[in-house]
Amino acid sequence: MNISVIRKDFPILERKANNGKDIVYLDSTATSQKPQQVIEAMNIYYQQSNANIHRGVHTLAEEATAMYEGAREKIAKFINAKSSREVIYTRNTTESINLVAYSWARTNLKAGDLVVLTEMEHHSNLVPWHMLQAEKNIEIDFISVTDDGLLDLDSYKTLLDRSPKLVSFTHMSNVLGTINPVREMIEMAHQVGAIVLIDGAQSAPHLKVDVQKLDADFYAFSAHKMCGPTGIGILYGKSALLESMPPFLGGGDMIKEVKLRSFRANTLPHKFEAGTPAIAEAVGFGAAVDYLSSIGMDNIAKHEHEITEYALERLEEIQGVKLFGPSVDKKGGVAAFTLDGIHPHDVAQILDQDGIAVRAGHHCAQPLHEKFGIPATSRASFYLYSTKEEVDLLVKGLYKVKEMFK
Ligand code: 7TS
Repeated sequence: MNISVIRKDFPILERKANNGKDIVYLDSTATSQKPQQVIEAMNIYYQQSNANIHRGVHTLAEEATAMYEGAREKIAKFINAKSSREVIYTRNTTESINLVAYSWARTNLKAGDLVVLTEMEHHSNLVPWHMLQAEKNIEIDFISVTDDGLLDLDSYKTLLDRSPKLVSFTHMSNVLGTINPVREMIEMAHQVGAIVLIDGAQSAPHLKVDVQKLDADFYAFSAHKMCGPTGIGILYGKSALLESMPPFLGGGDMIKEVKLRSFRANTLPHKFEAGTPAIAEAVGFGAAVDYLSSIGMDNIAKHEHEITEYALERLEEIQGVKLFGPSVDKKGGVAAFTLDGIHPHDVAQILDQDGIAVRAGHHCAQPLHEKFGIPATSRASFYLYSTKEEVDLLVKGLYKVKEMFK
């Protein structure tokens, strides 16, 4: 992997911060930057083929439909789904999880049924279940997180003894970086008859995901974290499950037939795609998976591992830095930390003066921060375009922060 060549694909990495310094983008966990190939694919769509899909027989409508459905095929292949019918376009990971909560869980769960989550979940995999609990009086319990940021599998086994109906957890934590033993955990859940939903928001961008090998029942992810545009995500689901579920939103495209007093739902995957979808974004998403595939997910993971290993080593050198999460062999490219006596927001603000973009706050994982007894962390995160030089600039910036607060 030639990083300097890869960086040239990302126009934004060439721009300067307001003070003329280079942008050091260390916030890819929030959203990734977009390569020219993705931007261009969306431009070409708008310039050459823009039309509404599935509705017209004219040239442009046929082209737009082929591009929209072609992207679905690419994404299906990217995650090794058995069929593109199992790949539902949504707005993002959050909407994908809500779709499962609203459609599958609302239909299949009753009062007292147990849903197992973990203490490291993003709010997107907590709040939909809180909402369902308010409506259906389901039970929710949590796999605990150990001090070194791993899921406690003994606590998982204890929860499985209570025969949960659904187990839903993140493949990779957006704060700790922990890569959970998903395959093993899915197998354990299936042994007690539970359905498993995986939040793949942080894994699909960084790891090779094979939904069939994992045997995931549902797998949710967002394009914008994997070089694609905002406004589009995926819910993968096994076809038998998706077939059995009622529609999520009602309207155009998701129907086969409508009478004044009734409707018949469309077949998969359209049953879950109501209204005019994000067509240009689907095209961009297709270009994004082409781009990632051309580089190779294994190469991307290897590069990120190297950068993360280096970053953790260098950050540990700084007195007063406390890192969260497991050792590098168990995590992806995320380094969340606190700096003794200095608020994470101050850290991020001072780094920003040097063009360094890190995120500060609870990163939509408030319960996890509470567990560690802190309100917030600063978080640097890495992707295929991140360099060791950028890590050095971060470290230099942190010494400057310390100096200012001395
Ligand atoms: N799940 C995880 C594990 C995430 O990291 C995120 C976004 C989501 C779900 C929600 O994704 P969305 O595309 O639906 O918004 N995580 C972050 C983050 O860490 N900082 O900003 C967004």
